[in-house]
Amino acid sequence: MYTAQFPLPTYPTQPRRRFFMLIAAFTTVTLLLTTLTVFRGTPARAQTACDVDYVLIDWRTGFVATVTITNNAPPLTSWELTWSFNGDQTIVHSWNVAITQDGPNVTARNVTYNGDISTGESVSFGFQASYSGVNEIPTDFALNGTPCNEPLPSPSTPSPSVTPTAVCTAPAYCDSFEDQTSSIPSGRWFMTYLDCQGTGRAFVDTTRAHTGSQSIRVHGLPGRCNHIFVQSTLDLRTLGPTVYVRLWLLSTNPLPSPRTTLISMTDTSTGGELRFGGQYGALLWHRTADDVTLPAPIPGGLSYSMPLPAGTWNCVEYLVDRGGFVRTWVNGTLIPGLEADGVPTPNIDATWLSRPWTPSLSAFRFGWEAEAGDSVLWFDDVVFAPTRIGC
Ligand SMILES: [Ca+2]
Repeated sequence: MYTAQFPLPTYPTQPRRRFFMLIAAFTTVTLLLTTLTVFRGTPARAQTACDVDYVLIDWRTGFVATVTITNNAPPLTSWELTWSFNGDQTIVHSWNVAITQDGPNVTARNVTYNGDISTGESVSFGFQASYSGVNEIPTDFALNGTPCNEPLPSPSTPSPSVTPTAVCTAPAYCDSFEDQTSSIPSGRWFMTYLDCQGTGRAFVDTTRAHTGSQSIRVHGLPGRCNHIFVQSTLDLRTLGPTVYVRLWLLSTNPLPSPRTTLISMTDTSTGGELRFGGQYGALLWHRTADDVTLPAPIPGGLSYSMPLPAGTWNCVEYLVDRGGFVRTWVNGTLIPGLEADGVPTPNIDATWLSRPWTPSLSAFRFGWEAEAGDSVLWFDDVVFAPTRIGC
């Protein structure tokens, strides 16, 4: 890769065309224009998984960036581009993208209409930012966790795809419960009953497992105080501003119609919990501090979610970041009703986004709480990580 600052008369053809398009769009900026900077993957080089073009109009205290992602890998149905700034660059406005920024670290995610990038295809988005000092070009672009503008390893070297070993290096954490030695969860897990304690129970199970020979079995009973949760000793805040969670879950019964909780996380920003479970037979998120759900618990919202398939292992994966962005996959499929992307969508995240929320998740628990209905559930292969894990 390289960065270059070209004098205006010597632009290559394509950047010049881009330049004039940008000039037309930002005529007021033109008067202050000092530098147009083009960043792109090194041409005529080894195959890359993805390339990022980063085209700037910079007026010393601010800039507009047009970012173009080219996907050279298998087709994507959703994407997340991350990078870090060198200084105090602060994004103030963006388009064709959902951006969250935590200090120098930026995460840009697709919006509803540009999540698909076929192999060899490109997607562009833009943003405006302010800064002081030096505006260096980011060098650590990564698309869905894979570095861009870098040659892929030769076939003889290991694949860069995410493996449990790679994911589980600190601060990430993985547990398949194979090292549980007692009949009840112990070590890095403990049972908790929140406000009251009834007859719900959890056990280390040696009869069913997603991988290996052990999992955690939860006996979920009706009645709020019969809830049971198994809590990790890990504080999710150690992962950083973005928390990804992946677990495998098998429920004997479909989720009952009353509100049910399968995952509970303490949200230190509100003093309440962020809960994942179901209502009216569909999966949904519940923020207890203001008692709001994602999607709205009405047919027009729940139709964008899905039931939890019963009697089979399901891969549940989600991310929550400090910008309040929530995204959820079930068995590898992004569920639109379980996504808060910063752009209010009626019946999905409009109410959820109606008040500022900067979640700071600490404790993580899985288990069962339901006002009515019951099930026996198995949980296995839990992963917490700062980047996407996959199933
Ligand atoms: Ca296991």
